[in-house]
Amino acid sequence: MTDTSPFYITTAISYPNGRPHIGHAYELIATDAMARYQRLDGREVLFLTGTDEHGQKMQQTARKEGITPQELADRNSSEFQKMAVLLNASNDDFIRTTEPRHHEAVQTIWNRMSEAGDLYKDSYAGWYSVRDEAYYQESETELRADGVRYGPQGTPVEWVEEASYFFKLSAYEDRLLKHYEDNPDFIGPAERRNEVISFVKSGLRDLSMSRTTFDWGIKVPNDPAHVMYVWVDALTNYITATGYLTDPKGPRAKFWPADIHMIGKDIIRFHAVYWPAFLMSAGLPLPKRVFAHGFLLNKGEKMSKSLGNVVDPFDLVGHFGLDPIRYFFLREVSFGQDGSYSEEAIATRINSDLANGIGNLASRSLSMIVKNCDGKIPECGELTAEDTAMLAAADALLAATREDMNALMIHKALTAIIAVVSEADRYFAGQAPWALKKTDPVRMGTVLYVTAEVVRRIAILLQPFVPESAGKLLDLVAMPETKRDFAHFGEAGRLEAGTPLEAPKPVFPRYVAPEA
Ligand code: ME8
Repeated sequence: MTDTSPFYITTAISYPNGRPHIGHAYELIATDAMARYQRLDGREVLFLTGTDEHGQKMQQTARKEGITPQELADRNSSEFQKMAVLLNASNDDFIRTTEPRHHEAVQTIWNRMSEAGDLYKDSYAGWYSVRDEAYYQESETELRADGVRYGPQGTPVEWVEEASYFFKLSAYEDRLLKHYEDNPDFIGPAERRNEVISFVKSGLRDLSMSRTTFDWGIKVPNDPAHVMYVWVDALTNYITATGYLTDPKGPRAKFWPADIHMIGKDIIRFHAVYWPAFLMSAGLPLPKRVFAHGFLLNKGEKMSKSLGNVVDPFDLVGHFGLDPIRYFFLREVSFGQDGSYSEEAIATRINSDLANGIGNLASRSLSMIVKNCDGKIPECGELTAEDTAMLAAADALLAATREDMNALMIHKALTAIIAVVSEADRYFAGQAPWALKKTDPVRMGTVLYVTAEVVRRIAILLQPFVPESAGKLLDLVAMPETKRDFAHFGEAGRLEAGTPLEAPKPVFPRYVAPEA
């Protein structure tokens, strides 16, 4: 049975204190593949991304650059928006936390937490990492030989003392643990779930929810000396975009709670501890799942905006092309684990799977049809056991990839698809349609038909991952735009004999490294 219920998926919203890097691109590509998959599978999808524009990090960077935080946010948010276009992301909205719609939602959720009796005024004294925008216990920090104290993510912390509102996070320990236990899929992958559970079990302290030593943030209702801690504001973006709080009868309210928050592993605590506690306090439904992908490492080395060894996604896409890059990251990295990339690894992967794999299979089989079958899709004659097995292998891909995607095993879905490409290569070589041309042209037609039909099914399933190239493959087999969703994956979309085909143009050219 196909599921047609609404599906809401989000990326983290990025800090626009610098230009987007490849880690941001990776998260957006993976989330886009998930969103496109569900859309093609019949769900009504809301896919949200955006920028997280308040906080001390933004204010400090702006000061260094001699501009206002708003100017910094405007400049870099537009780079993130350009990156979404560059990556062919199918996001339905792009939220900026400086927008009025967001201020309204954040103040609403604050008031609800306050009405629940979970906010109180006191003063904070402790360690803070501006780079992580995170408070840490002293036991989580270490003083290194350079005389600087570092937090658990390896970023410097500073001592902060100021008047602050607090959230009674300590009161939510048992409820959070019960929620993790009752909803085993709430946090993924398993390593992250274990990490969160042991963090909560080790005891939660009340959370400082506002700052008074700077002003770049959303003001606390009725207490304008305080701006909200940037994470209170940032996490609420997910609900802002649905209108659930501010426009409950609106068209998007049905998307809350979110199906999946896709984030990186460094921000799991905010999403799997603070966020559900805020929502419980405000009496709001919790997201169904928080899934943390790993980090991308540049030839094995950590990279980040703040460290300055960033790879520009615009350069990488300019060099290899968009779909090869999308494919590489989605296939190469076990989703949920860290992944390393290098030019050599990208070249090897895209040549073997795309150029020599599906690209070659499509061009060999379809050009034979154009040359030997009057430029029309041939009749499918009687099927042999090999034909039936080949079609069945392609057919099984829909259920298999659906299961993998639901489990966020994006790389496994692609592995399964490419395995069928290899099987089709073997089938094609084994049936040798070129040899049948003189001896048994009817049988040749059947082999070509079966191969083209397998190409069509593979192309349909490749759309979430390499949308433009998969679209070109579907053009090659003359599939109308209206028959490209998963409802047309099987018999309903089957190739029709007699449909004219054009000579295939190459869809996945081989990558050849430029001369040094
Ligand atoms: O954390 N590889 O913003 P951000 C993979 N504003 N993913 C990476 C990465 C890398 N090398 N570096 C960063 C924030 N990311 C907050 C989020 S959400 C309510 C607020 C991921 O710009 C990172 O894990 O530092 C996060 O999911 C996203 O990029 C934005 O990071």
